[in-house]
Amino acid sequence: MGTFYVTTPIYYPNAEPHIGHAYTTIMADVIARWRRLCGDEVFFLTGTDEHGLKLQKTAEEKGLDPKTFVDRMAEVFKRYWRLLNISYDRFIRTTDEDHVETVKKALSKIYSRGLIYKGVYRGWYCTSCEAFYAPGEYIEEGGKKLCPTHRKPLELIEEETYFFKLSSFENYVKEQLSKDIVYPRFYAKEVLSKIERDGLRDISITRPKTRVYWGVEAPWDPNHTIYVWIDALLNYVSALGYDEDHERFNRFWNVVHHVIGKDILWFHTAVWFAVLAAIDLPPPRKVVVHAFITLKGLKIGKSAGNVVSIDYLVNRYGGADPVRYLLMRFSSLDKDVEFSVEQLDSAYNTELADIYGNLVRRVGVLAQKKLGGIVEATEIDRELEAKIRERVEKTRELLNAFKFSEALIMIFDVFREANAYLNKTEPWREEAPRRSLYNTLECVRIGTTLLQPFMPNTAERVAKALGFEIRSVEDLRMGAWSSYRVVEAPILFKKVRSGSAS
Ligand code: ME8
Repeated sequence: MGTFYVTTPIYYPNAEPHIGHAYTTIMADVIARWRRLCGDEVFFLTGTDEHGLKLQKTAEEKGLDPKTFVDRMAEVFKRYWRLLNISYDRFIRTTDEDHVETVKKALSKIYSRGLIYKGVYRGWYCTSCEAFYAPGEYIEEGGKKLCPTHRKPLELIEEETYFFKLSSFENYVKEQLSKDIVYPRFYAKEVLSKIERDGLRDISITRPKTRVYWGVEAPWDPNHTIYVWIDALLNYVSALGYDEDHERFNRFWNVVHHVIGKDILWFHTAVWFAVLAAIDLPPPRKVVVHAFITLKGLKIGKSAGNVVSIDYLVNRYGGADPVRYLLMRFSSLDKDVEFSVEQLDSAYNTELADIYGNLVRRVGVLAQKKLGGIVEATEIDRELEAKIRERVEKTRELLNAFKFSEALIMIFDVFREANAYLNKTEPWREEAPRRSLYNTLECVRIGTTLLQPFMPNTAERVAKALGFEIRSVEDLRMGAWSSYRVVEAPILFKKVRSGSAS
């Protein structure tokens, strides 16, 4: 048994989470549940990034003080993660006391090492990104400088600030980027070529309190607050008890997997690797990067105003599980995916309802009708077993390689095989078709076990209805379950009528 640590980005709670946040969070949840099924001790972290100018401004616009506002919004995020059945172990908030302490401790250490110095920063800022953009990075249009992500005008900021000597970590960061940390690999190459082109410049890591008061106070200068990105990144170490419980810290830090969108790749590599090195910590084990969900080619997001809501999807498909399935079914690490209700409807109807739903219903009805619901172990069909074994092996490899869409296709191949086996053995023609039904139920159990990280409620429901348990990956072989007690033949999915998004 190993340990496993998986994180999502901590999201800005300036608005409620949308499909983009759900996408990353479900992906991390699938990883967490899969590792638990493999027997690992898992720590799964998510949370909210509550400081900084964006939150300060949003709260002010609403006439609330920032703390009251983020308290409300953190609850909204938790409510959505409950709705989507996210099995996090801790929901961290950057306003949590232990996190604030960690930020102060870590920055004091960096400061005492002479890696922070005072200066003046002049640059173009995007509040939506909470980031500066250098010439060559922003877009110039009609005499205006626009954010490359949000296409909103940038603000010129010139002020006294403290810099972190990121430049002194250039060789170190490059070395780490050439290792097997960033996945898929080509994202590391993107960061490397940016460093080759521009060098690694020192970054401004504080803001004058007069402008951004909503942040952690710099331990060496009460007139400054810590830049929100430095504050935020440290959540991943404060959640483990930085500088407190060393044994637990090391056990999990060595296996940390950050799941992120490609928009925050720079911060999670160049900046994060250097900050970690500055406090004597090794880089993360893996940074798993995914591409965007787009609508008409534009990244879905609050700033672009093209949000698809989580409620819409959950209502349309009648619960969290189909939404989890569909988002992962069309997930992609390397290429953006265009959101399409037609595509989701079609996968819901033809895969969930027709293949899986029908299989469960058919085998359930037959087991009850022909065998009174009791199906004991009997001879295994060797040909079927070989096919299933191959698919199980492939699915395990795909899940370990974070290839969720391919894994789901492979799992559904198990169900396709089971349907084909039923058609071939025609149990409805027999008096007591024990062999056919036992073999089919074994396929259903194995496929359902593999599907459990994606569709935990459905998997539990099927297990209860057909009378088996989902225990661990050890059981992913035919013959592992000895006796089924079928109590129900559920109809799992009601088909949706195709129509356009509203
Ligand atoms: O960046 N497609 O928070 P954030 C795919 N607080 N993923 C999407 C998406 C889309 N259209 N829209 C959002 C922040 N995401 C910082 C993070 S971590 C130390 C600090 C997901 O609320 C994706 O994971 O802007 C992206 O990286 C993240 O939400 C950005 O969330």
